[in-house]
Amino acid sequence: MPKPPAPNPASQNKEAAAAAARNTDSGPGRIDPAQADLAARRMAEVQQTVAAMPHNATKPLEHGFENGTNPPAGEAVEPPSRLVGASTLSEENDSAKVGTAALDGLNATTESLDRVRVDSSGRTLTTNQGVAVSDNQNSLKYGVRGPVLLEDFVLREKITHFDHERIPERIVHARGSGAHGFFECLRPLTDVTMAAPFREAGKRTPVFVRFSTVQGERGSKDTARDVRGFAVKFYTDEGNWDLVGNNMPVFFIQDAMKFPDLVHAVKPEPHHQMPQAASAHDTFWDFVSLMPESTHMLMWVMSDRAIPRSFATMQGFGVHTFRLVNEQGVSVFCKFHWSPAAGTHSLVWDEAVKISGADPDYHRRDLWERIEAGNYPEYELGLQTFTEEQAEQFSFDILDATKIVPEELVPVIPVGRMVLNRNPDNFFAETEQVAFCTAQVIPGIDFSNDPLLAGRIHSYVDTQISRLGGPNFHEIPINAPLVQVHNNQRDGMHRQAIHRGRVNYEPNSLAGGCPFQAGAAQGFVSVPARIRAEEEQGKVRAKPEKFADHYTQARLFYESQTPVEQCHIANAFRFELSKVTVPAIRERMVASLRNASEDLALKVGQGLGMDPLPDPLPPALADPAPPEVTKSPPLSLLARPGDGSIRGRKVALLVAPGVRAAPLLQVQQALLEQGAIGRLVGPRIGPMPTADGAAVDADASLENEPGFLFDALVLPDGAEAVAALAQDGHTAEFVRDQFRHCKTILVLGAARELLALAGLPPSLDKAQAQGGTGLILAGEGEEQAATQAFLQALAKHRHFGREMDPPLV
Ligand code: HDE
Repeated sequence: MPKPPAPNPASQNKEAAAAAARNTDSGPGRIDPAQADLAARRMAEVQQTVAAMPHNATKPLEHGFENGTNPPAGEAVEPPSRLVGASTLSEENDSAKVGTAALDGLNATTESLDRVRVDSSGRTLTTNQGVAVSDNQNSLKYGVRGPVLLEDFVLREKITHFDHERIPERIVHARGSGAHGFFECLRPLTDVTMAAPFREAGKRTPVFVRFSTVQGERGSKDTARDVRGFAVKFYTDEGNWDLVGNNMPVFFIQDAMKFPDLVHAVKPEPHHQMPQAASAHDTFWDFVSLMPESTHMLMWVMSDRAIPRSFATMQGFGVHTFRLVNEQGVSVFCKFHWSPAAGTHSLVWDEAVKISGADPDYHRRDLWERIEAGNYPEYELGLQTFTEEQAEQFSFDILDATKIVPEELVPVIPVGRMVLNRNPDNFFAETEQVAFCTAQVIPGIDFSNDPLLAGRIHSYVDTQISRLGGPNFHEIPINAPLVQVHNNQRDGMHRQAIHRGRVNYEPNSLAGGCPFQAGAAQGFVSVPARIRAEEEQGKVRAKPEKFADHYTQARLFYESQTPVEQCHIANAFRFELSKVTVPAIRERMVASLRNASEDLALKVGQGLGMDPLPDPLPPALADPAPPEVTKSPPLSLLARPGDGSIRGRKVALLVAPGVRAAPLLQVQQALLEQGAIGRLVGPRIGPMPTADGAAVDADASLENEPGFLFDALVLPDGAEAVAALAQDGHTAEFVRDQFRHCKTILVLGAARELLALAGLPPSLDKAQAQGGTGLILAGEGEEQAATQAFLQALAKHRHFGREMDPPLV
């Protein structure tokens, strides 16, 4: 910053200058710079600073298209001393509370979260005013049996605070779980983007991630059939960037105008507020069957993607087409993909339904436990980048959020990884108060003209204002960026920053022009290019023609699934539509599905007793452009087995008095060594005698941890234990659920008879000999080899070869 020129000496006497400088409502005509008096000196230096900006030098550059794409940095001069920017001459009078003055150019509210962490070890209770509380058990009364006194400020403060503990929940994505971590760049991407996280190999950017369900309320179950939110806040060294995505790459609607309708339709019906966290009801299917652009998304939501096994085993997508912009201002289109290192794994529907009763926190618990155990969830970030010219050749419109760009057309290139390695200290302060906003982008990232995205850019900031109680939600510690924040926004509810000085506007000369506009060199500049900006068309409420192709990519998705996945999709449609009370809605939906896949429509229609099928719905576009690909194998969940590890999996090892503990404990040890958790589940918790003298202590019971909560099962040897387990009706359910959900089961010695008890088909022994069923039987002495086979089978996650519809057991 240039320094202001020294002013001309003036003739005013020192006493007059000192007197004038003590006024706040007028000043002298001329000012003597050589003043010993502090107030007079400040007045002189302010004059000197202001005079250094005789006019607004950058004003002419505010005009014209060229200037608009390359804004200059604002004009700023360095004042002769700190006095010029002070709010008050008394700022040097310090105390334990006020400290002294703000440091030069510092906004202290953006320091790391340490500045707001609280630990109460060794401390006494206090009120919110810091007054020590002598008694936290009793209200203040007049005599022990007398009335409670209104003057009990300790009680009243405590109750008043409690009364206001809740804030409005998110209108969508209310149920969520979060974690801290980092994003690490694989290699510099400076050729395509100047975005800070992608500048150099190995560079780490802190992140906070919140996963969520969409439909349910804050306390709803985790395993609902639903889209999962996958929102990432990057605290970059050029400001916060929020990539607010989902675990599915497409969306139900094409224009933000329809979002409130969609959400009203899917949320519990307004007259009786049912069902909770479920799309299986009339209003949802009424709406989507009238909105055929939702068909592609319906395929995803009816697939197993909508019931993930864990947040650590699902993909994430930015959904919209974004732009990446390099230093030269050249931009390309971009789609963001997160892929879990652990592979994509999902639940099966029967399992998801049962889990929602036994453990509504299933995903939240899984995320928390993985991080506590050091099994940090990890995701690879991949980019699909393509030019405007390429995009124009595609058979679909890249501004349409109901379309993907098939990987065969544009490959996904890995550019970094994200690791979630720290749980929040406090759910409310972090996970609940975090405010994601699609509008939060940094230089190097920009928007496309996707009309859905445009609505989101408005919506997120707007919703935080009521949810978090005003316009200062950016100052809540979890939302504050790590970089400095300086602007002239002031006041509002819950303001944290205490601004020094009297300047809260720009341009100014009283603060030497600060804070000044950054200009194109440092600041965010929007990409001027607008795809197919057919200006001559003027204002219009309409969609581009290709948006009318509602079925081609729905078909692509269905055709790209394995037979098992196709079957699950058909079953999910059957289940959901069977919950619809109005037959005409069911028929309309099946009529729509016929345009995507006759095979699917037939399976669903038959499952709903429709014979014959209704006529196909008339499509909005009679003759859609032929697609580039008709099958895209990466769209199958099974195409991404991940690193093949079993980290984070949970295995039940059943125990009962008289169990042969040694082989069981060896399995438990082998699981632990590979990062999986083996839990001893007994008819009751607590220690129990064993057949071989080894000590076992069940930490879960058949009652409190039912079978469907585990990824695999080990049935123990020991005649007495097997007899005890056979006596408990939970055992058969445990085994049956494990079998029905196609999980790996290791059966040691005498436990074989528990299979028959559970009603498993006797032919299984034979099938097991052929391999591939995930049912491993081990006689005495075979345990070690069987354990290895068990670990390998567990890595496969599930053994769909034994799945039957309807289930045999
Ligand atoms: Fe959201 N969405 N959304 N959304 N969304 C919200 O913001 C909205 C859409 C997504 O963990 C709200 O803070 C509109 C697509 C996630 O805190 C709200 C439209 C995608 C989260 C909102 C969409 C998403 C939200 C509610 C259509 C995938 C949770 C509370 C134009 C790319 C973030 C809040 C978190 C949350 C509006 C469509 C993802 C109301 C208007 C498409 C992951 O602002």
